[in-house]
Amino acid sequence: MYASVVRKQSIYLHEQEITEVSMGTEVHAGLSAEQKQLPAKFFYDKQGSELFDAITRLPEYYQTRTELALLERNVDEIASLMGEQGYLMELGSGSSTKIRLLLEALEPEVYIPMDISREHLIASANRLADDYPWLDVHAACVDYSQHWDVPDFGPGRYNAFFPGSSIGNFVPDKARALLEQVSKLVGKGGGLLIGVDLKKDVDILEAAYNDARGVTAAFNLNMLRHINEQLDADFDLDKFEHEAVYNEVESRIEMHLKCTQAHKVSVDDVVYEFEQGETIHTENSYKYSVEGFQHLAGKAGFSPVRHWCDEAELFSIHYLKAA
Ligand code: AVI
Repeated sequence: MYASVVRKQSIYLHEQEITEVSMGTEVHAGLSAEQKQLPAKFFYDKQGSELFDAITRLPEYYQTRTELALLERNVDEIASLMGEQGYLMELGSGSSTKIRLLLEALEPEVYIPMDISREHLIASANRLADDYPWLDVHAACVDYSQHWDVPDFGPGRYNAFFPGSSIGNFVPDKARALLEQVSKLVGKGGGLLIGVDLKKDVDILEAAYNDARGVTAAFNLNMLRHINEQLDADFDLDKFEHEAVYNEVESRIEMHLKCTQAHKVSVDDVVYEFEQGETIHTENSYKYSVEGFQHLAGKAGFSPVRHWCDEAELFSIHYLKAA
């Protein structure tokens, strides 16, 4: 299933084929649904990953800095719970200072970053391998919204790190299935350190997804450009606008691309009609209470060990053990 390529002495790249066929299939399925939708994972080409990095630095987007401050404040306790050395997987690209804190505190033998965006993954794996020459980096290009695997490194202590509340981008059933996969990967006694955004005042939430500089809008629209580039599609980005609203009933921010005028879009020779005001649902970002998240993780085979929240209770980090 994997072609393994030695990049340099301590970097290996493991690739799971993410084919255009599967992108096409998912795009057609999404655009044929009554409420048109496109999977959030298609945000993340090189440009999308860069735009997301810019989002994490926005004043309105409290999540990244709050999670980082929590990690910095509690890194010693976290390291003592996770245990030094062993194998550390990260769901996400590993370009941030968060993983550096953990790598320095845990000094794992092997670090396994996983990401769907190949270029971003390789660039950040190279940077980390340069900065930590003692570390073996096994970068895995995988779509973790589907079934995936990483190479078997044999017995040892396995921990996974899933920062940034990316778990919130999965509907609860999928989030549970993903956590179940992680619990199988880390094995009995293995751990998961995960960042989870909390329920809070709607104004704070909506501001975080409607930033004044329009970076989130550009990120949302970039999905259409990415699809145009990958498929034979002709989305006109000027005919859509960004929309992000909190859905209280579902406890989630919903991002949509709203069509500003009636028109047609062709994707691989299939024509889709858009009415003015109609939207494409591009992302959900679920918000949890601490107990709500622990309940979900419990259903996936994890038991809570410890969690940390900031004073304003904006964000939480949980350390869980696979039962
Ligand atoms: C990656 N994920 C956790 C982000 C979020 O907040 O749901 C993606 C994002 N979408 C808009 N802004 C950030």
